[in-house]
Amino acid sequence: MAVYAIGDLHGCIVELEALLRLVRFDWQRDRLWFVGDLINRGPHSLEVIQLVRGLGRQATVVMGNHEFRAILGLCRGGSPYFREHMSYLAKAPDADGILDWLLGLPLLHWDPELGCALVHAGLSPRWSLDSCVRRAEELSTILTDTLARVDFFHHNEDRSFPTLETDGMHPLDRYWLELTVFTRLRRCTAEGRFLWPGAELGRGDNPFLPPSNDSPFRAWYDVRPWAAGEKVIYGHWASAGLTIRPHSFGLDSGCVYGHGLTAMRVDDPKHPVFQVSSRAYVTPD
Ligand SMILES: [Mn+2]
Repeated sequence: MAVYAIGDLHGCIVELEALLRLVRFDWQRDRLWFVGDLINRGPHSLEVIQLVRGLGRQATVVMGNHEFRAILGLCRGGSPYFREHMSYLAKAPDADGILDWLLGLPLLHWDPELGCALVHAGLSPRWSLDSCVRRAEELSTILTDTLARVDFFHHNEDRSFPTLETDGMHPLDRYWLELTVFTRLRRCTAEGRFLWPGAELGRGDNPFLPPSNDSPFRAWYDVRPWAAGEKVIYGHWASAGLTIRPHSFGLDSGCVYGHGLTAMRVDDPKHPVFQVSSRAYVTPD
């Protein structure tokens, strides 16, 4: 039995199937981990959802920012972005089933046997792994409870947010920040405080790339105080490309932009990496 982690798919089912052929995926025995962002931007989001849901317990999926965007659109009737880019979801024959499935996706998966965590964007440098696990579980409790979810969404509708993580936040603000950290973290301050995406726009270097040496900001994985043996697989940072470090494995190689789809073997301590080429379906924003 092998366990493969797969980078951000964004509807690229042709590339996923090619990658599974490349690793000789055993449909009876092997397992797949997905870093999230299965959908949007690319051509076959519904087919990817169908394939991954069909794998049942063979697949472990964490929620990406695009899955959360889909949840917001399906629950709240849809932003202009949702109407323009995600109407395929609202029109899907099993839209209610898809929404339930999306709401059930964890923000973080921790596998004690493999000693490895899976998250879409990253782990805050200020939270221990135990704390991350607890916070992710709290968020899932809110998202899967109808009343708590309505309250949570209502509280955070059309608000502006602080650009930096602060102490003593209102619980509903804190949950929103935690969800954003798990699904959108890239950069933080040198002290590891979360920097709201886009907050540093216009302050020098390109915020989509890993910070330059003279930037006041850092990539989250360069600041996190890693515990011995701690390992995290993540995606979300396509412009950084495949980024393998001793404790962190960034697998978003930008498939939908034509830079290939990546898989990494999780259960092999050497963590071999496999890649297939991809078509450029869209250009980066
Ligand atoms: Mn993402």
